[in-house]
Amino acid sequence: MSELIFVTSNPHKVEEVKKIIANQYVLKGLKDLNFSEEIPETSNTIPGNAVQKATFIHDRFRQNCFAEDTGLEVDFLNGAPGVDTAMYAGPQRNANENMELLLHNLKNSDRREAQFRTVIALYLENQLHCFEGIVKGKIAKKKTGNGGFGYDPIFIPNGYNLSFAELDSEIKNKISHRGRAVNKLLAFLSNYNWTKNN
Ligand code: ITT
Repeated sequence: MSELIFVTSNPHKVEEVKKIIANQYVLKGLKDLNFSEEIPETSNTIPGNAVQKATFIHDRFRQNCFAEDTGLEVDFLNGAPGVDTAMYAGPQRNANENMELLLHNLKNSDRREAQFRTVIALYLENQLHCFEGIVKGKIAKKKTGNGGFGYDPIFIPNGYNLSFAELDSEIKNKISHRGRAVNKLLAFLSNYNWTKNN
């Protein structure tokens, strides 16, 4: 198999995953399927939403595909925003408003441990497989950096003093939640015993 369909409407995710998979697969998106509808994300868990997105497209197109769902889990907030990460400050999904609300809710606490969690759900030859990637770190007291996307300006991964938005994208992709989950997906695919000639 040389093609993979990535079920996402987030161009930043596509850009990162393309860099991580390098030349191993051709990454196709929803546009390549001429699909522009909104996919429901109504599960109350991160794996549940990843499975829901992959299942939706698999049911519709009967093609191998994968989707991912990502959440930021903050200890002081008992794991919030978690599954609500994208719409933490409201349905407008505004990254700045999400970060401001998170900083506000942390109330300057010194307990700032957090983790990003990505779950990839892959449909391959009608079977579902899931892969998880986690990066641990802390929430900064203020935003720094212009790279990355989403909550990157306030997330400092363990072992670094810079936010994901300040770190080189190669470093982010190597240690990130998404990088780890995608590398598990790639390892699985490279060991997969194909039954069809795709
Ligand atoms: P799809 O569901 O179409 O893939 P989405 O942007 O809606 O795209 P999610 O439902 O997984 O994605 O929501 C993820 C939220 O987490 C969203 O607010 C992102 O900005 C944020 N996020 C995801 N990955 C991130 C990363 O690597 N760095 C910072 N924030 C991230």
